[in-house]
Amino acid sequence: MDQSESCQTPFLQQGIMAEKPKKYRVEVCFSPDEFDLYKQEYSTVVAIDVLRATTAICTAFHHGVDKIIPVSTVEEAMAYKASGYIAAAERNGKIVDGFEFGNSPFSYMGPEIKGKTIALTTTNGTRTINIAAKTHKVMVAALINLDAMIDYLTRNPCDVLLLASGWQGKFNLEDSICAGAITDALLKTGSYMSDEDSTIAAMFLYQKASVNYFGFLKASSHRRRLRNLNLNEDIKYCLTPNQTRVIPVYEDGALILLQE
Ligand code: 3SL
Repeated sequence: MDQSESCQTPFLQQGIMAEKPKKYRVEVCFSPDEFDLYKQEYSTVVAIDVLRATTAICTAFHHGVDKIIPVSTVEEAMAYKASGYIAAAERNGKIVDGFEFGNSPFSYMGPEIKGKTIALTTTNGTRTINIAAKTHKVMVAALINLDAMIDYLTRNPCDVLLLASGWQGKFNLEDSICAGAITDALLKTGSYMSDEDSTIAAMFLYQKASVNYFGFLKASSHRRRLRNLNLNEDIKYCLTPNQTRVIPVYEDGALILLQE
């Protein structure tokens, strides 16, 4: 037996190649307007709108809401209100006239929402959820449920697209940072790989921002928009990671609490 043969593994001697375990894809899409370019390759989409829609949604589930129906237009939300639902509508950071609820997470902490179904429309977040839900399993993440989302995707690996809501089709920092945080953790598990430059960029942003999200995002456009509306407390809350373990998931037209 020559030297090269003696170095072969028993599998190779028998002609059997050891199979590499499958790696799942995790990628970041910066805007729902780019979703069509990415969507074919994934089984699952995680919709992200840190300021403030997905934070408000997670908060509502943490405080006992039963379902949230994400609707894309104010008219649809109004129709739900007319038929007796709690309805909430936000446009450009403000509560739409005729609604008691907008998009502040602090509105979704009281006993009046416990066990209820809420119809919700927001400028970007609910649009993102509805675009993805036409074709994919959709879950909802924000910084406030960051570790819960990471743990779920670690225990249940799948090809997952992290879909940032952005602002009116454009890139935004806070959703990209949250997507970068999820990617960074999933790649460290060894079960995931990524390939897209958007994903690498999101991870770089996360690595810079994670020391101090609030400070890093000082100049971000939506933080400025909300600060001008005196919503600084909302911003602080939305940028404080890991306040809940809830994961909302879209099923039959509504978000419900994921039960494992
Ligand atoms: O864009 C959205 O869906 C909202 O989260 C925007 S806001 O934070 O309520 O202004």
